Amino acid sequence: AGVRLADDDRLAEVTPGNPFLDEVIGGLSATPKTLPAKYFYDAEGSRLFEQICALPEYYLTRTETALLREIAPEIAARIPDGAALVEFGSGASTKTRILLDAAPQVSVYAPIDISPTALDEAAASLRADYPDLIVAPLVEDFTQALTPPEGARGRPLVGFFPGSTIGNFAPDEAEALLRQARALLGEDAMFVVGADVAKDPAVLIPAYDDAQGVTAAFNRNVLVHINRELGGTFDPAAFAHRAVWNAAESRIEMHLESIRDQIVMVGDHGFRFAAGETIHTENSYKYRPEAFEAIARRAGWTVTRRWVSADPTFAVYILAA
Ligand code: AVI
Repeated sequence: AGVRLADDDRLAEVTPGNPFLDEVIGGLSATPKTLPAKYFYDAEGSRLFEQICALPEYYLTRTETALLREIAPEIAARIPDGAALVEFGSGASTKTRILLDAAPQVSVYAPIDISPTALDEAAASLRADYPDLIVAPLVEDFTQALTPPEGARGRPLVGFFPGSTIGNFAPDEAEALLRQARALLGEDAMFVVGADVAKDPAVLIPAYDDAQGVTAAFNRNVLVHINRELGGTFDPAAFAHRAVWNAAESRIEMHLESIRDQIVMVGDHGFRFAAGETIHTENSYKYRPEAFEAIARRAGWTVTRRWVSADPTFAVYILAA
């Protein structure tokens, strides 16, 4: 349980049962220490992530966008009239426009995202640019969503999960998520999923450790977020950003490495760090297409089509329920 200090707004959320506090305390009490990657994304973290997407080293966004532009007519040809496009973790809905432009038969766009601000902004901008489209957003953690947004119900459903966000889940979690998406989208649904592909670490590492230090700032921002919302005393400058390729697990790992011996408080909990000790902050799995398809099949989907871009490789899959 945490503490609540009557005069301190910053600690307003520190209550027993606050999942942010519980998960941070749990992660920092583990050996080795970990923090859940979802807590990167406060307002500043979301801004830094958008900056990452435009970095020269971060090939994922550019490559997937170019691939989607190329294959959009083929995807569109499979989308039924009057369909609802349900996007998981939609953020700014940037890539959605590629599908909407190619598939005017989509009647409803139903984005699911945890951030009300991102959803409001994306919905307003799409309504302005696609006046005939019904935009039916749902504010929810897409990993918890069990039913489609209301405006999408009763229509043929097309799921959209781009950006390799699936790679931020361990294979068993990814399988569970795909199974849950299948249940949410229902029989006859199709699901368009974008996932990064395993490749030379000489390409992968700079994508997660860029020359301008934006990814380092993104990684350290989780500490700033904890300081602000949970009354933490992290000195972000006392942690170095590390990006590591774990070949055995086929994943990029991000860590924060303590540059000295130190003690950090979070609420009324103290955590000791030895110099060189790390906090594991993120996994980004990179799948060979066959490995990804095996997971999708175990989750109950049929893989109907796969496209893999030229180097640096990125894959888009069409799954059928
Ligand atoms: C959101 N997700 C797919 C990104 C990734 O590549 O795993 C998050 C990210 N982490 C560091 N850079 C980008």
